[in-house]
Amino acid sequence: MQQSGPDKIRNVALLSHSGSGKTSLAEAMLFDAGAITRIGNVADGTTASDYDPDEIKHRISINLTILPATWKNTKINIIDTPGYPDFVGEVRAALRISEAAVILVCAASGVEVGTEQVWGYTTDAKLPRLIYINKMDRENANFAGTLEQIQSKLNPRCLPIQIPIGSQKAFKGVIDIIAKKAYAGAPAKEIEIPDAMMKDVDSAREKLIEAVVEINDEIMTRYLDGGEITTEEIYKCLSESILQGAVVPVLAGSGLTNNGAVALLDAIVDYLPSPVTAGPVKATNAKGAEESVKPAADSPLTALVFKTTTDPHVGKISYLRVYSGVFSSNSQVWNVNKGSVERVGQVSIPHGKNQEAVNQVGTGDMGMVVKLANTVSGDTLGVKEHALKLTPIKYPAPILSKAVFPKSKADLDKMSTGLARICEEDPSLKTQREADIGELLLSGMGDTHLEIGASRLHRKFGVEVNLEVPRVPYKETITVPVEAEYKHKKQTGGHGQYGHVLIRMEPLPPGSGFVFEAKVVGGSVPKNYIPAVDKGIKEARMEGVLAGNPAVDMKVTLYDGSFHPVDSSEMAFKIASAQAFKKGMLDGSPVLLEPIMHMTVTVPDSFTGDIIGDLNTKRSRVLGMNPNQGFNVIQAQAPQSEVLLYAIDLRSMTQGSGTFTIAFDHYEPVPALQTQKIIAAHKAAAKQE
Ligand SMILES: Nc1nc2c(ncn2[C@@H]2O[C@H](COP(=O)(O)OP(=O)(O)OP(=O)(O)O)[C@@H](O)[C@H]2O)c(=O)[nH]1
Ligand SMILES: [Mg+2]
Repeated sequence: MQQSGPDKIRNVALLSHSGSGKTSLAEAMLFDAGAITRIGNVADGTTASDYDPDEIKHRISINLTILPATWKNTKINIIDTPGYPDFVGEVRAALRISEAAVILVCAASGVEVGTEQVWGYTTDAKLPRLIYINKMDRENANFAGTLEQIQSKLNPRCLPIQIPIGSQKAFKGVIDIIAKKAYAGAPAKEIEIPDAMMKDVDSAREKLIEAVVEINDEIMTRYLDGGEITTEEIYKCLSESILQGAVVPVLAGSGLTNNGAVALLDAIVDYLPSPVTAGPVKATNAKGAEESVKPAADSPLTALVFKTTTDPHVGKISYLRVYSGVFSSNSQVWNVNKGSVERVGQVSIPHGKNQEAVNQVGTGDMGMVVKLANTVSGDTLGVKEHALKLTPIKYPAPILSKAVFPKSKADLDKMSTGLARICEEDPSLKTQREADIGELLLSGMGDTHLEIGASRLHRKFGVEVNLEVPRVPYKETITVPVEAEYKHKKQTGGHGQYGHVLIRMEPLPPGSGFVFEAKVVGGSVPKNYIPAVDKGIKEARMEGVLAGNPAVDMKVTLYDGSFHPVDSSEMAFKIASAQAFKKGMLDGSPVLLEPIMHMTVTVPDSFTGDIIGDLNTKRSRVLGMNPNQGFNVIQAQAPQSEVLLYAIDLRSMTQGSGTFTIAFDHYEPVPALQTQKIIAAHKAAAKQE
């Protein structure tokens, strides 16, 4: 493929609700542009974009994929993204490296939850965009109805620049209402505009002109005065309106039957910005000051690594977007985030799962390289002398955690390295050891996300695991101050055992942790045994007395005891201290403590009642509600045990339209009823072991 200057590149993310046809449409565009010679399909797992074994198995996109096509002497990097909400991390990465977006809406399903979400993302990112009403060939396809939903739910200034000829089985092609030309079939051929549609074409054209001239005072005044507006002027106003987000053009077609893809390729080249049009991006220099990075080939290299994958055969692959300068084969670059040199071997241009070896990747383009030593997703590669850090990709915080259990001993050995690697590949996955309960957690955006993570762990790193609902890290504490005494004394032939301690135990405020202090006077417990006392208490504390949980928020003071010059030993003092501690715990009116999470739940107004009702069944406290543009933002606190699977519950209660964030807040005593259940469950489990 010929290398293109940054003014001849379009980096365009395909976004939509899941299953609106992004991958199929990308396939049609690639075919029309001659980048592939056969149109594959999702059902057979033969598309250029969905090549990962998990994508083929589940027939959904999971990863973002770079799919270059050359059209009208311009390189279009089509960036296919997953629509399934669990993989929103990939969407975030795609948005970060694109100058524009094409949002697909299914002509039969209309505006869906995911459509509104991606609309929101592109609004926030201020990306110029086109809307493509796809699946015009499908049963129940309805262009007018879908357009109406787009205008009422997204923005009234989404206006057609094409209208379809026929729909469903009778869908034939599209009419370009500006040029007043009709096209049908695949490959598209110009046909006569059907007479019956002339009126519709004229009225849609008038509406479009009326909206786009607003961007230019002179042209608008002339238009309002009834003056002539040339087709060139319409194009000019439309382009500017799109770049400024004042108008979002709507196109139509069918990716599956490859009808309308050519017009979309045209529109991408004609209306969406190149890296040059989009202008410089922001970066931070070594002093922490902001600088702008111009998309110029003769500037020093600045590139963002936006994705990392591991291939069992070739090793680590880093994908990057060049913002300035060139990324050359067999060079040395500076990893600005790590402050270290990276040796670069052969550089390539990604084409879906394939790659094309090149001498260099130019400004504005996408590249890939294998075996970078220290680089991870989000790092900036540049030059040491003028190190600029690009804004990293904002990944969503995980909302669902599962405990990971190895299937065999061999799996156990490789598990933590494997987990670290899949988290490096997908930064919206996180792993963390829950020390108190000895579980390794994998956290992500939903059940499917975690399952796919586990499948990747197996396929790429040979580690087989089971995912289970994690245990809640309960804790225990006392509620009243107590004193406890224990004398460990045994006379068994020869050497006896003797250790004797008196301890004071006092509750501390929540969050204080555990404190041990030795305050013995007159050597009643000799100094050299105090570490053993400390150890005995700390070991006993990890077990608690109610349900095997660590005791916290208390202070234990060793204040007295006695010893025997021959029979005392570290072991004897350790045993005595542990026993004294257990006695003290039982006497100190112990309670279980449970983690309370803070949640911010955002749901459409219509779901507020159901969500609050459900939160009430989960022993939670609603702290506040803030209406915000048709949504309600609910602040609540809930015990972790009740919301371990909230990501799954919320999605099913709101058909995917609700989102939330969750974070640990504090510990609180468990109510009596739940305490009994937890203790009973603990006893039953202990019996089984
Ligand atoms: N009738 C019809 N079906 C289509 C069209 N485009 C896609 N499909 C079907 O819709 C399903 C989903 O298509 P994909 O191309 O995988 O959709 P996607 O948006 O990439 O899906 P995700 O990546 O999972 O979000 C597949 O069964 C396609 O065959 C279309 O234009 N017309
Ligand atoms: Mg897809």
